[in-house]
Amino acid sequence: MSSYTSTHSHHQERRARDTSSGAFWMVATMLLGFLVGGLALVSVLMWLDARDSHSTSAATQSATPSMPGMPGMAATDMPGAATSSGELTSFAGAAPANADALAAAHKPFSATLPAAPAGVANVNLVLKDITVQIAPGVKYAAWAWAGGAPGPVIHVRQGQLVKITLTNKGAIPHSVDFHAARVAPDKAFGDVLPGKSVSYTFRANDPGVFMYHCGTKPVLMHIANGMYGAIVVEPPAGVLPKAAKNYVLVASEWYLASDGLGKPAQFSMAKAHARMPDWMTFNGYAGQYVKHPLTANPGELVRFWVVDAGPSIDTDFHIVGTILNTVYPYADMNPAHSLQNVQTMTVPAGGGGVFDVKIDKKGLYPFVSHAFAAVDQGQVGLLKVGKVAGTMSH
Ligand SMILES: [Cu+2]
Repeated sequence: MSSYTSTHSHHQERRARDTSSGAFWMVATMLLGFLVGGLALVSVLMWLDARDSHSTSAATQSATPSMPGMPGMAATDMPGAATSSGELTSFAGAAPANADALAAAHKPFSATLPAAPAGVANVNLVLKDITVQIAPGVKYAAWAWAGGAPGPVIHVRQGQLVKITLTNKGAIPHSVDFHAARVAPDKAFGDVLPGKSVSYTFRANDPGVFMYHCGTKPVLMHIANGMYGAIVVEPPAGVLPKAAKNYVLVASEWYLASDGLGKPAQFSMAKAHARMPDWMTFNGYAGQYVKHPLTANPGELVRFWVVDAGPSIDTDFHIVGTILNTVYPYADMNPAHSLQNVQTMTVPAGGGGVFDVKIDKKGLYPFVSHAFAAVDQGQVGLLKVGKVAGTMSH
């Protein structure tokens, strides 16, 4: 069904490298690193804000290093500086000088839950090798979907028949495993050769939000390269309180073999095995909902359908400044199993979680994985409640 074809687009921007005074900027970058490391989220947001408003300051310059290396990491994390003792090189935080403008120009992946189709839900998924942007100016050579990564958000009703058609336009075999399905995986989830299509059906009898992903070996690599997405199976009307807003977030990690500022980065199996991501994202792009916040009105019910695609790290979902009114743990949608008034809830890699929140006071409420390295690496967004003056949005 064409409505499931994502329009998510990625901009190819030329990298703009700062050619001046490496030593000074290295020191400034390290100083900023201590600041960010010490002050965590507030610093991250202030840092983003500072980049908005003080474009010529030293803080801005140091926040947009021309060399890779996460703020706070030692200078030995530069390319070629990995030691023979097996240390891996982090490219976290790498950004071109115009990162702020790129973040503003980025078209965010739509987090809004699309409407569920009537009748049989025909889902056409197209696998494609595609260069995606995973952070401002950071390119990644993905194995993903025609629209990038994550794949299209699918929405069906509990009990609905779902017909999956998978077309492989990639260079190697792939497959698709739907966690929402109870089917024999050796039949339904088998490899599809390049240029071929397969179809299978399942009845979505289990409500929740579920991961789908390529299950071809090595699965770690296929997932890490972008072959995942979310399907929402909504319970019948009346089971859940009606939400005014429904947002879908797919959390994931990215493991880079280079900084991606010039040539697109390739996957690093060593870093994936070490669980040492360079970037962590909601819906495939670091911090995209900081620049382009999700919105709600004061007092209305907002429902987050969250999948953690991993491949390997859990998401500890938290909204700064409020408490999750109702949690459907692990996306068990039985209201009798729900939890009330929870600060943070784990969404396991390969799992889901559904979170209802009502916020009365207008303001900017960051949503994060509160495993806080994830925030520094991009797993942060803003929920803008009401009309808020002086926001960080464009
Ligand atoms: Cu695959």
